[in-house]
Amino acid sequence: MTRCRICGGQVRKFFDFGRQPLSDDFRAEEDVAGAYYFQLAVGACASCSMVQLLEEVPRERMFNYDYPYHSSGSQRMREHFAQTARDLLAAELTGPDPFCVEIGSNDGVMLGVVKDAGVRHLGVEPSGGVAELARKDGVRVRTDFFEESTAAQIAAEEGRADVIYAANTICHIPYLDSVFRGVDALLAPDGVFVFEDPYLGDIVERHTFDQIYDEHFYLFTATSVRDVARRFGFELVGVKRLPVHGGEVRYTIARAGARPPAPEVEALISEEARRGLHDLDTLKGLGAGIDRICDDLVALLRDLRERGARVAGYGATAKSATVLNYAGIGADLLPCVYDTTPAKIGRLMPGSHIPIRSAAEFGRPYPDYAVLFAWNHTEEIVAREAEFTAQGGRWIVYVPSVRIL
Ligand code: JHZ
Ligand code: SAH
Ligand code: ZN
Repeated sequence: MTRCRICGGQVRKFFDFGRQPLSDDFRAEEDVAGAYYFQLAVGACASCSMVQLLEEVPRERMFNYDYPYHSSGSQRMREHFAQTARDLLAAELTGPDPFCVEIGSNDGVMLGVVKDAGVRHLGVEPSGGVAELARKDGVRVRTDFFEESTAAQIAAEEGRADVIYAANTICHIPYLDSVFRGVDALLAPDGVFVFEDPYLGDIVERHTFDQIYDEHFYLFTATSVRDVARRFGFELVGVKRLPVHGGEVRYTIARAGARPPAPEVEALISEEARRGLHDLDTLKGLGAGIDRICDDLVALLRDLRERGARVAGYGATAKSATVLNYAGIGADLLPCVYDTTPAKIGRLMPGSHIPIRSAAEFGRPYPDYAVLFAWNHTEEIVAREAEFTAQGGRWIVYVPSVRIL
């Protein structure tokens, strides 16, 4: 039996992807033998409703100097984080000497804008390579995992934070108890802890099951976030649905009693109850969708191969590891994947060992079909690669179902 990472209750499994590699472990051919595998299975706590993975991957295996994901790799995300920074500056960072801490600041895409506004800031980022990129842009970063001890040190050295912000990071941290105790140590009495992560409600609705992989330890809902916040003396006071990464929610958390909760909080929690979002039957329904999508995708790729069509992948995403490895798609069905990230080009996709080529070579020559693994950046990529479709190329997407665009 697996115990809940939050409350110690029983976690009931609703889907098992089997042995899976680490989603951001892009290796050179000579290094694939040393790859780490773990059991990727997901369940819901019977007591506190938190949806979580059943096995935890040691954090240093995922987040280290070589972590390859660069947040600035998408124009849309650069705009999203610039807007986020402007919103925080206008609403929360208005005092005489405000202080903004970001957990998982990556290459500094958000904090760069805070820095440009002349506001005191600090990123906490364990992955040394991306932290260096941020520093090159003048962003202050501490190369560390955020947890209780780190937070206490920051509070002692720099004082309390008015805003603690995190995007696509809090759901990556199994030791959420330590994070909340850290926020308690670091946050000013009337400060806010704001974080955004993929929303379970969108994953279930749009069958975006490839959001489930090693790094995404928790799949949050307003209900589960409200409950975990309460355990540590905090209150969920705001929720905002965001369109990025296929659907996320931005949660705003304050010390209990410090701010009145917005009406949207109760509305979203009620909606989740109406949808039965934490019920095992609802969650098992997602499993049926996963199997259908994977079967359809494999059938389509086999059909295209038989017809002699040339097919490639686009976007060496972390998400794609789940699709490729669960569906059993290898280089025989999909000979290569194109991507713009320097640290991924020339490496192999984790587990499937499909080679990654530079997106600059996509048109030399264009394939007939391209599977869009970065489906969350569809608009941006389809526009950038307009020449592909102009020459007769077709995009394939697989969420919410397998389709040729
Ligand atoms: P993208 C990562 O997930 C991992 P991934 C992490 N766990 C998470 O939660 C999110 O990020 C935030 C490439 N690309 O954003 C760049 C092009 O080639 O969907 C990236 O490799 N051309 C932290 O990896 C990938 O696609 C383009 O025009 O699933 C996109 O990765 C664009 C826009 C992107 O996140
Ligand atoms: N905020 C960025 C980066 C997301 S990638 C964005 O939304 O695009 C997730 C980041 O969290 C990685 O850079 C990883 O190194 C970092 N991370 C993982 N565990 C962490 C922890 N305990 N404390 C701080 N950062 C962490
Ligand atoms: Zn629990």
